[in-house]
Amino acid sequence: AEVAPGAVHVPDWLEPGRQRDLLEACREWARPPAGLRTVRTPGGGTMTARQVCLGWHWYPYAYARTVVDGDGAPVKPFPQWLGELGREAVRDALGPPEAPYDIALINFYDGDARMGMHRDSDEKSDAPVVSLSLGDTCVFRFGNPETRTRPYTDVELRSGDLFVFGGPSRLAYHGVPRVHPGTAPPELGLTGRLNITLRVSGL
Ligand code: MD3
Ligand code: FE
Repeated sequence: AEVAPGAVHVPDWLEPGRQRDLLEACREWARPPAGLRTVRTPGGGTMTARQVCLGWHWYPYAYARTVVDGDGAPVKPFPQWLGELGREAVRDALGPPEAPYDIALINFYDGDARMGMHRDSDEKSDAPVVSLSLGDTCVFRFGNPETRTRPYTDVELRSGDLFVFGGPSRLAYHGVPRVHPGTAPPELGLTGRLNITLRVSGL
C-alpha cells in the first residue's frame, strides 16, 4: 500500500523463517563490543529505544566509524547479505534500486519505548530507507516533510512488515508513538520490538 508518494508498506514481506534468521543475526549484533547501547541526545535527553549500528555508527546527529558515544570500539561490519536484502526490498516496493546499502540501524523497543517525531537527515544520499519490523506490533506515525505535527497517518507495523521511504517521503517526519506489548508471533521468541533500517550513507 502506498501511504504517501514514495512511502510503500508491504505487510508480511518477511516469511517466518527469514524473520527468525534476521532476529538471530540481531542477537549477535547486540553483543559487545559495539553492541546495543542507550543513545543520549546533546540536549540531555535519553532515547527509550536502544540501538546497535552496522557499517557506520550513528550518534546524534552524525555518522562515525567507531562508537564515539559508547565503548569506542570499531563499528561492526555491514554484511553483504543485508545489502542484498535491502535491494530486494526496494525492488519489490518501488522498482530497481540504485546505490548499494551500507548502514543498518537496529532499534530495540521494550513495551514502554517510543520514538518522537523526527526526520532522518544525517545521510548524504537521497536513496530510499528500508524498514523491517520484528516482534511486537507498533503504531508508526507517518507525517509530512514540512512540520512535526498533523497531518499524519498512523499505520500498524507488525512482525515481518516492510516499509520503504523514498522520493518525496524520504525527508518526512515520522515516529513510533506506541508499542503493543505481547503481540509478537509466539514462535519468534521475541519480547519487544525490533526495527532494522537499511540506508545509503553517501559517504
Ligand atoms: C521515514 N525508526 O530508525 S521505522 C529510525 O520503527 C526510525 O524504529 C522507526 O525512525 C522505528 O530513524 C521507524 C520507519 C522509518 C524509518 C526511517 C525513515 C520511516 C522513515 C526515514 C525516512 C522517512
Ligand atoms: Fe527515523
